Amino acid sequence: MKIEDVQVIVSSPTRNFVTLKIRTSDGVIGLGDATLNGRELAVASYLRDHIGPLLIARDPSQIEDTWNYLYKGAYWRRGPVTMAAIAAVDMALWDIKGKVAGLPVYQLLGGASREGCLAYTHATGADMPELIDSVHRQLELGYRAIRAQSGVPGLDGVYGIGRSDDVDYEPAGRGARPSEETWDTSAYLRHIPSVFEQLRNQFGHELPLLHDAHHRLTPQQAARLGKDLEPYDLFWLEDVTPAENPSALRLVRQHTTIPLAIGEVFNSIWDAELLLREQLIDFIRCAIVHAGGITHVRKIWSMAELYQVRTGSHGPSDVSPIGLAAALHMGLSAPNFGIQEHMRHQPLVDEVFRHAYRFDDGYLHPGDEPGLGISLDEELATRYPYECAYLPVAHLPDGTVHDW
Ligand code: GCO
Ligand code: MG
Repeated sequence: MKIEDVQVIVSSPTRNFVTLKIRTSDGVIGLGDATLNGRELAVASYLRDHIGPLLIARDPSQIEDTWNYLYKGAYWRRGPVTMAAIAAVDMALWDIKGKVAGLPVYQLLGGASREGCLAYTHATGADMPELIDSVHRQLELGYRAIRAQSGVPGLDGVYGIGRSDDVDYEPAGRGARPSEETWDTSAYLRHIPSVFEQLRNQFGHELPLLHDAHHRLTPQQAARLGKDLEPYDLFWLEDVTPAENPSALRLVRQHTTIPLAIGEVFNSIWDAELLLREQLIDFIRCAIVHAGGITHVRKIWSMAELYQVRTGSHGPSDVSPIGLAAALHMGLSAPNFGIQEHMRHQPLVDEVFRHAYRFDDGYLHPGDEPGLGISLDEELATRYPYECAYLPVAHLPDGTVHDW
């Protein structure tokens, strides 16, 4: 069997997705997610112009070899564009392997280690009453773990806070330029502990609560936030400092016992290596789509397992159902699975990407269809062409561009 055709489909059923479709000489189709929020077309071109032609006539069963061919062969390694493109190829090849074997991918990865993957979803509110309502709604939907994000007094809008409904906070809008948000770290640090105090008073101490700081703090500020949140027993505090400086977490770790999670912008095991080896984090959050696919993330997770670090895959709505399915097959089988982020897709997205995975009573299961369990309605997808959309840019009140 050989790879006969490689197609890149860029579509925007409510938001942009880049999808790779590989067809073999036996007519088996493999799908991969290559979506890089706000930089979608760069990955599409990498796949179309540089990777697609190299895949023709290769043996689709040689997943590891193809991964190395694309990674080492290019000379220019790593980076989100390269690694999302390689990830898409990798997912599609695992999908094909599962279909050929007649097995769901989790069976190829060693079989189920649990009955389902515990999921957390987002609750957001501009103020406390809104946030409390939002938590209630998510609990009614069946979630057993909640990431809580809140508006900050004095700031107009904060990234991650829903406008009309709490699944759809981002992108802030489509357009040729990103929107701008004003950020004030002192106001945030003063406010957030009281948010979790009120959530604990309202929902008790057993509900796992998570919070995302979106890389906006210095190590000193992160240490202070961690200490201030300790009484509220968070499941994790996410992305406290900018992700490209792993040693920043040494200082944070020295000062707080709050569990730390990081990794949604990582694209290689080398981004995680020091954090794992020095046990500076408790959860590794790489997205399968942004970190080289199943083949590479499996290595990151195996290294994490050695250091008692559990997984917490990135799963917002900009990860397509294909990327989420890949995370669920890995999550169901990995010994050190921790939790899976689940930000539901809009119904139209679920129509374009029909999926075998299901959410039931707080847990996600990848389903038992052969491969990843996703089929693409290409005709429907092409009715929604790409639209330019960016993540917002954060700046301080004086206009200085800020980390996020
Ligand atoms: C999360 C994330 C997302 C990202 C988004 C960027 O934890 O879900 O931080 O909201 O910001 O995926 O594209
Ligand atoms: Mg995050």
